[in-house]
Amino acid sequence: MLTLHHLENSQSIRVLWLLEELEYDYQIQHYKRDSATSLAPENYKALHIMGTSPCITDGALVLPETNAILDYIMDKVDETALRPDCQSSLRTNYLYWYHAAQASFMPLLLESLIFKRMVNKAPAIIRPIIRLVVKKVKENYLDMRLGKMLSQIESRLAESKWFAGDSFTAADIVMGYCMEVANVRVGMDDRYPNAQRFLTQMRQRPAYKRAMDKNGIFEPLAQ
Ligand SMILES: N[C@@H](CCC(=O)N[C@@H](CS)C(=O)NCC(=O)O)C(=O)O
Repeated sequence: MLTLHHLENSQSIRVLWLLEELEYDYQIQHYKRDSATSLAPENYKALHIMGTSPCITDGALVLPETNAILDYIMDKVDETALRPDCQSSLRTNYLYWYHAAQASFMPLLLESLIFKRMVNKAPAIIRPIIRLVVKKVKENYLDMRLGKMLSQIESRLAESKWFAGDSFTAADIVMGYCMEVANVRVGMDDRYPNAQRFLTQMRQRPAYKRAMDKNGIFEPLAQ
């Protein structure tokens, strides 16, 4: 049976959500983050060389990496509603958002968190220098990229209910986690009404609620 090795407050939430959307037969093993480092515990790291979450096992297979796992599971059920096929008018937007979430949006969110921590955790004596360096990186790169991403999201969601179109797809699952993070970490607030509407409607999905119940207290990008 497929086992989801679920690290609390991690990108693993997406896999949990997909499994619930599909009403897939799976089991879940919970892992708590290390209280000192917030990283995955040693028994999670032992699952595969990168030691990152999410990770599933299925028989002898050990598979990390979010989008690889989502595609693996959708292959198992030949799911075309969540993954529009080549003939579908939703296909191009589906492909774009499914991949942009992990390849473009998620790295920007992680960088925001890392830069914030760099300042907060720097020894007091060098903190002003670190703050200055971070300010420059944010001004010249991060804030500009993030701003464009948030505008792009807002424009896209002004055009359709979900990211690929008016039907819910796996692109919404991958983007959904980023949207929760952006909401609390990078100011994707009421200035982005369509993004807020997306968050409301995704949180109302029964499968998302079940996934959240299984996850427990949710602190997006707690790492
Ligand atoms: N690109 C990877 C990123 C995985 C990743 O960085 N996951 C974080 C959790 S959100 C993690 O494993 N953190 C714990 C650690 O690094 O020990 C994926 O999508 O699976």
